[in-house]
This record gives sequence, C-alpha cells and structure tokens, in this order.
Amino acid sequence: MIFKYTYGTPIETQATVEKLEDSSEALKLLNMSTAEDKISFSYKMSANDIVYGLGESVRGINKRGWSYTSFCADDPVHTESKNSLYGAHNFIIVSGAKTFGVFVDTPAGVTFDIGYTALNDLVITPQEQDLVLYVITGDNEKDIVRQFRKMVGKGYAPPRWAFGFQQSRWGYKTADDLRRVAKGYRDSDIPIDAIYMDIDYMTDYKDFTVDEEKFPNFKSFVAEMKEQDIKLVPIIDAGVKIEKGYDVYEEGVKNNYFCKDENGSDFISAVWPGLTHFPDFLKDEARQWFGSKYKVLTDTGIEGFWNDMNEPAIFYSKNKLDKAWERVDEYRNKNLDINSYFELRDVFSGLEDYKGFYHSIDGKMVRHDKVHNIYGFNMTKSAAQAFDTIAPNKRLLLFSRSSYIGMHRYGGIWTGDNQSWWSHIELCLKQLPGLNMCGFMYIGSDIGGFGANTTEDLVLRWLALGVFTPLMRNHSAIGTREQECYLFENKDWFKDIISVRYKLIPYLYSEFMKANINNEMMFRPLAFDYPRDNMAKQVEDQLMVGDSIMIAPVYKQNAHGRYVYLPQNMLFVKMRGDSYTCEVLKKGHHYINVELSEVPLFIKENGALPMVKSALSTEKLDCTQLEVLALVQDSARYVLYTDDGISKDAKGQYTEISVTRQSNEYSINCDDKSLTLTVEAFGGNIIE
Ligand code: MIG
Repeated sequence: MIFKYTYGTPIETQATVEKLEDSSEALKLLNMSTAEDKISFSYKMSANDIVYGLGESVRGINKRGWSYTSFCADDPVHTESKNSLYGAHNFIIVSGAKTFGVFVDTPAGVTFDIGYTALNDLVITPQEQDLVLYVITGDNEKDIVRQFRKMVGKGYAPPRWAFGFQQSRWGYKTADDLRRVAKGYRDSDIPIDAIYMDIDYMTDYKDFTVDEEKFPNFKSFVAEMKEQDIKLVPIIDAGVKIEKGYDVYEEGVKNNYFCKDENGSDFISAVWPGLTHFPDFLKDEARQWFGSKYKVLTDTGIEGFWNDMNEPAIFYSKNKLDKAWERVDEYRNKNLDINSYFELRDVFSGLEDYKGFYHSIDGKMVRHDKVHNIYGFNMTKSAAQAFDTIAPNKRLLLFSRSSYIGMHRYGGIWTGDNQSWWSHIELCLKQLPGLNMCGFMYIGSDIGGFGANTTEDLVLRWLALGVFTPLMRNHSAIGTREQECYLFENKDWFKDIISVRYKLIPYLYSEFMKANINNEMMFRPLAFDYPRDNMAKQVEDQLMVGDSIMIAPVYKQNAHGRYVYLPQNMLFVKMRGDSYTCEVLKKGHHYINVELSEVPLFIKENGALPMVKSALSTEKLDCTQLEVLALVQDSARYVLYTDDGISKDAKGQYTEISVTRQSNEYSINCDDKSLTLTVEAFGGNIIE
C-alpha cells in the first residue's frame, strides 16, 4: 500500500504518474515534528535495520551511518565526506523490525540523517515546508520497490546498440581525433559501438553548433563512422552562450526562454562558453523550444546525446563575481592575519548563486533553489519530448548528469566525474541497486575513472564490472593519462573482457527490458533475493544481476582474486573472450582467483545464462545461435526477452528456454524454432 501525505502547497515535480488520495496513515510509521517551524520526519531504527536507497550517493548499499543531502551538485571529488552528488533520489527502504519505503517528493533539497546524529535515528528534513510524503508498505523490499516504481512510471529504454562498448574522452577535438580512436579499436579487434564528442566539437562551446574547421562536412563524417558500426554521441550543455547573432541566444532572449535575475533581466552566469543564460526548462514553451534544437544534430544522422552541466553547474554568476572583486579590494590594503588570508583565498569559491535566479512556473516567479533538483530532469525531458516528434518511433540514446526521480522515464544517467581510484570501482557497484530502486535503469560510471591518472590494471578491473552495467563507457578528463583500451600493453586482455560483454548482450538486454517492464531491479543486493540469510544481508560488494547470475568483481589493486559469499550452491564461471571455465561451488565462503583478463560471474542453482558468440559490434552479433550455460538441480529455466532493439513500440517476444536433466544427461528446450541452441550444464549436487 502507498500512503500519501501532502504538506503545504508543493510545486509539482512530475516524479509520479499515478495520482493518489491523501491519507493520514502515512504518518503512522514516521513521526512528524514541526518544531521551530522546521518540519521533519523521524523514525527510531532497530540496531539491525538496514536502509537501502538514495540512488546516486556516496558510501554503502546500506546507507546507515551518514547524512545525505539531496541537492544536485557539480562535485568531481566523490569522497566519503561528501553529502551530495549530481542526482536527487529521495527514496529509501527501511528493512528490519518494520519494513517500509519512504519517498519525499520536493523539488528543493532534503537531508536524510540516517544514524549520523544518533546511531538509531533516521531524520528526514526538507529544505522547504511544502512537500508530498509517500510511505509504502508491502510484503518485502522487492514488493515495495515494485509499487514505488509503478507509481513513478516506466523507465526509459535506449536502443540496443547502446548496450555495446563506448569510448569517450574530454579532449577529442577534431574528426581526425575520432577517426584515430575508431581505428585504434578496429585495428585491435576490440569491439566498440560508439565514440563520444565532448565540448570541443562545438564552435566556442555553443550548443547545437559543430565547428566546421574541426569537423568539415560533419554529416558525411557521421555516415563514415556508421559504416564502421560506430555511432557518434555529442554532449549538450545546459548553458547558452551570450553572443549577438547566435540563433539560440537570440531566440531565447526574444521569447523570454531564459531564467531571470531578481530584476527580471536574463540571468547571467559563466560556464564553458563564457557568459551564458540558462534556459528555463521549467517553462513549457522554453522546454519545447530547447528540445527542438536537437534536430540540428539528428538531421546529420546523430542518434544519441548526453546532457551535461545541468545541476546546473555554474562557475560564477555575474553578480557574485562583482561582489567577490569588491571583497578583494577590501582585503588588498589590509594587513592580513592568517584567518583573513584564508577568507581572501575563498572569496572566489561558492559563486554558483542558486538564490540569484528565477523560474517562471504557471506565471509565477520561483527562486531557483526552491526547485533546484528538477532542473536537469527538465532539460532531459525537453530532449526526450522533442525526440517524439523528431524521430517518432525510433529510440535515441539519451542520458543526463543531473537527475531527479521521474527523469528515469526520459533518459538514463551516468554517475559523473569519478576518479581513477580503486575505491570508485566499489562505489559504482554500490550505487547500482539504489539507482534501480529509484527507477534509473540505463546507468553506468566513467570506466577507468574520469579524474586523475589511471593504470592498466585499474581499467581492466573496472571494465570487468562495466561488462554488466547497461551503459559501458570508458571516459576520462582532459589532461589525465589516456586510457583508450588499445593504448595499453596487453591489448588482448581488453579485447577478452569487452568480448565477454558482447557475449552477454542478449542476457543483459533481456534482463534490462524485463526489469523495466515489470518494475523490478536488474541489480539487487543479495538480501533482496535471500531474505532469510543473515550473512547475505551483510554483503556489500556482490550483486544479483537479473534472473540468473550474481557478480563479485575484484576491485582491489594487486589482488589476484577475492573472497566471495555464496548464498546457495552456484556455478562459478570465469569468462575470457569466447571461452570460459566452470566450477560448481558450495553455499558459503570462498576465495576465488581471477586474472586481469577474466570476468567472474556466478550462475544460480537452476539458473541458465544464454550467451552468443562475441562480435565487433552489436550489429554483428548473431543472436539466433545461443550457447546456454546452466546449473541444473532439477530443471533450469530462463525467459529471454527480445525485440527489434530500435523502435519505441517494439513488440517484445518472450522465449522460454529450459534445461532438464536425466541422471547426467542434459537436454535443452525452447519454444522458438528459429533459434539454434547448444547447452553446457552442470549438476548442482555433484559436489561432495
Ligand atoms: O566542467 O565537458 O561530467 O564528463 O567530460 C567539466 C567536459 C564539464 C563534466 C562532465 C564530464 C565532461 C566535462 N564536463
């Protein structure tokens, strides 16, 4: 059951698609306090309660022991000490003595103190007093997630090619740079489906322009890349350059499409293009207008985009910078003591000025900080809605940096500017289930790490996790060590790992789509599947992925393997290129050895994993020849979802595959006669 409670007169966020009636039941589990005019909701946790959720955030799968603030932040240093990242995903599940979900729907900030101030106290404090609170009860965590996801609506589905491997780097400047990357991959026989275009493809960082000098005859370049089965994916930034004669700027000014400052003038701030205005994505006409501009690029054959800087990231606002200079002048002639020196040093930080500009919502001016968390959401919605007109029945790739629950209906997300740190492989793993809970299904991190210099072993281990994330993209920052796979000493190992991804695409796509359609999580904490197993509840670095497998990536440098906990007997599979080794392991603890060139995974008892022969692009996969790997106790069963992978109204087909066993003989069955199947099966009870 979902209980809704409205407090004050909240601004509609569009997080939900189902409209519910208010019920005072919502406040039976949470204690509401309005002390000192600050509303808050609290709950006394039992010592063993686990708290799941909050999507993109730092720390563990169990969110206890920290205070998190949902307030979309452009912060490239994702350490444990941070409270906010790029997304605002205000959904948690408390699991234990009582099990229930809480969703705080507000476009402004919210703080979740989950055992930070006091170990057993959960206290939720919204920044604004107007909000909608949802409390969800159900049979178990999965049931609560299902109800929540149904309420917030079906997730975005990308085209199937977006499940291929993708390469990006901030620093590719010209068509020749991109050709070199394509050649690097194709010459090394490392599979790839897309290459990204970061901000340098534009003329002076102006949205919806392509620099003609760096990209002469862009349209034919897009086609040239497609001939090699490579899609180009350009970035779009939120800020619009202020420049006379630039059509996007001129139209925006003329039609009042930009956010305003307190005097009603177009708000001025600085991002990559220099001085910019921000489109008011909360205003219907502005949103439609900005979205229609993507056509400039789709007309050249582009089929995918990533929306960046949409928290929005602001280097400084003109007002705040002017004030900062005044302060510098005050300090200039002073005899600085050490404290005032530090003050002076900080004068130029924190100039983003979220209280300095306004949106127009239903004709009313609303200060930005009160609706901050839905800005990036609406940028991505603007593109997605325009795509419905631009390409009515074609799925385009679209994902965003900033997000709020509800945006998952329009696009995916990547987890922003991580670092080339081993701990960030682990962070990625831990974010996956929370993101799925909140509806975000097309997700992934910058593989190899965005900031800082990477190392070959780090990229390999990260890829071995990335094999399973719907978005599998290697991306890095300008100035850092280059990390394209073909540049490293052991190119073949990269080919081995990325080939595993292609072998698994039918399974991953099938699990992604089924989870999306059925409001389920593709990535689950072990405890969701083995609720009576107390050990499973403590496991923070392994995940269930879809119906058939569990993953346990190696994420420590110089480790030859890792400890793993099996909540039941499983088939331990080490995959490398098109080959693999298998071993049946018993329920319990094990140490597994994993080489840098291998991808480990575990097939559940009575689980079956369909695979195909790897290929150099998704286009070239032959999905009619399935190799099924299974661990069969009595009979293993898998339901494979397929569709055309490109049309929006694609009719999904469900094919049931079963592997049965008679003494030590296995036979495979499937209702689709167009498929050719081979099977390699193991019996669960042969160990002893
Ligand atoms: O201020 O476009 O997160 O992926 O490479 C940096 C340059 C702006 C931030 C994105 C990152 C991208 C970078 N952008």
